[in-house]
Amino acid sequence: MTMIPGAKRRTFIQGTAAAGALAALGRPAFAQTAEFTLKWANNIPVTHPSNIRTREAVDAIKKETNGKVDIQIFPNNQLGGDTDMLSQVRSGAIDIFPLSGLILQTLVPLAGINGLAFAFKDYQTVWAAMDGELGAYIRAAIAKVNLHTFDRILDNGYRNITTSSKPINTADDLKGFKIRVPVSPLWTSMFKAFGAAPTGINFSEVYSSLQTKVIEGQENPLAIIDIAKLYEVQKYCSMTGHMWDGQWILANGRRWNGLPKEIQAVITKHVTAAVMAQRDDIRRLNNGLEAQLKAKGMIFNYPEVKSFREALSKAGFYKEWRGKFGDEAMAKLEKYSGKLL
Ligand code: X2X
Repeated sequence: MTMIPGAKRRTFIQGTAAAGALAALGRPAFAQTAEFTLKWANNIPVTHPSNIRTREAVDAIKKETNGKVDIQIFPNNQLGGDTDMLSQVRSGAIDIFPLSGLILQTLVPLAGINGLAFAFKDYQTVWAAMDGELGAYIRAAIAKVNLHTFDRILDNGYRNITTSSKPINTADDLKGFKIRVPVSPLWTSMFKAFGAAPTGINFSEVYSSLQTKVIEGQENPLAIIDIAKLYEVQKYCSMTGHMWDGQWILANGRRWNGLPKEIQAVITKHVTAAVMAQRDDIRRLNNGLEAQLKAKGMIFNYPEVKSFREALSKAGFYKEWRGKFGDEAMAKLEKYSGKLL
């Protein structure tokens, strides 16, 4: 260790100890205080790749802006359920908020379009659509309600049905079934078309609703089923893969537009890198999750898609939503999905 000439030894030691303590907390010590403090809130547990990668992005943004931008993360519904957080990001009480396009549908009807059942046959198609023309079309619709959307959408995943009572093998097994769906017109409509009895409930209340048996089942990607510990209150997992769902990272429009261009560029760069890493994390997790959930006691089954698709077609589900989304939007989707009947 070299002494700084002329430095008072006492001050020097104190300074070093303080820097060491900050480093131990994993926070770089910055001389500058933050000029822009932003609140980032979400509905996801801290251990989910979305939050792990968001934390990395936030640290990298702070570092690159020399401490000027301090983004605080409020995970796991700390600031309210999704419906509430959506109001908050609109009013500016929250600055950044990732949300499923299907829940955003209550405000931007078109944003639910990627959730049309069985639209995307695989991830390659999902990313071609969402990073391509379909995604751009959706983001343009979101911009009209004065929310900024980052170009790349987070992966939530293909959704599967879990229950406490029985495996779901065909659409018939869903007849009258009390299932939670997120608060979204498309989701409710889809499960009604299956013949189920869906209730719109925010994710913040899903675990307790399953535990108290207010509902018998729910549907989510395996990563959520595992990380939110839904296997503790659910027994069966039926791999329906009935839709792909992702979270658009939304920012309050006024707040975003008020940030200097160079700050926007730094934030965008690191948020985009975080999303790409998150997608990769989910892809790797997906390989092992089924085995892990089985080890935790869940029983898996692998239904044929046919009866589910037929139930939807028979109930007029695709026809109804084609009418609601309109021909132009459906053409953007079907460019990737093929014709949905
Ligand atoms: O609410 C859900 O089920 C979740 C966590 O998957 C979403 O964010 C849509």
